[in-house]
Amino acid sequence: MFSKKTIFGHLIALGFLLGVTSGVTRAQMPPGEMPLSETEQTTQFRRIEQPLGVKVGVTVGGIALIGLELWWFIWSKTKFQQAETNQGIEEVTILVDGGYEPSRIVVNAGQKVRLNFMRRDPSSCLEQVLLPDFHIAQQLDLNHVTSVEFTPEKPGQYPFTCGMNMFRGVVEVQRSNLSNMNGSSSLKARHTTYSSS
Ligand SMILES: [Cu+2]
Repeated sequence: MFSKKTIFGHLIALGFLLGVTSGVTRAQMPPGEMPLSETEQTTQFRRIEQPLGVKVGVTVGGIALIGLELWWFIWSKTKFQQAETNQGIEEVTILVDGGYEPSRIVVNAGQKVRLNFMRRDPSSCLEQVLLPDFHIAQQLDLNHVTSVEFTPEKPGQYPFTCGMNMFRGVVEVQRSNLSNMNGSSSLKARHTTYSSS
């Protein structure tokens, strides 16, 4: 119980909501500290009845949002997938539905990468995917697979985002154990769109 309060305290320390702070303070007041005399209790009750209900609501809502946010960050960081090499191309299918899944793609440097974006999310937020490091801005058709190809030459972290930079993923390029540096002259990107149905 006490550790939960401590965790909430830490969350609030993030400075997320000022309103949450006062709400938590009141919500955490132990019942034993409430005045026992009936008259006092009535006055006390009358004074805080309305704000308490509202603040508890706000608090619960705020904490739920913070929890969701933390969960989302942790969850999105642990979802990763090593690309499978298929005829010299490292290929991964990414589901676009309320974000990218997987959102972390591991590939080898110097090999052609093909990302197959399967867009299930109708929101316009996810209609475009950007890979700024490879000069790619690709429109994604709903319920279609849109492939994006590029060849990362150097190890590193290359983000991909939606058009508004709200949803993110990353292509993690590892140093290749194969010395496959043929045709390393450019970061050419080619876009192909085809229907999955
Ligand atoms: Cu967006």
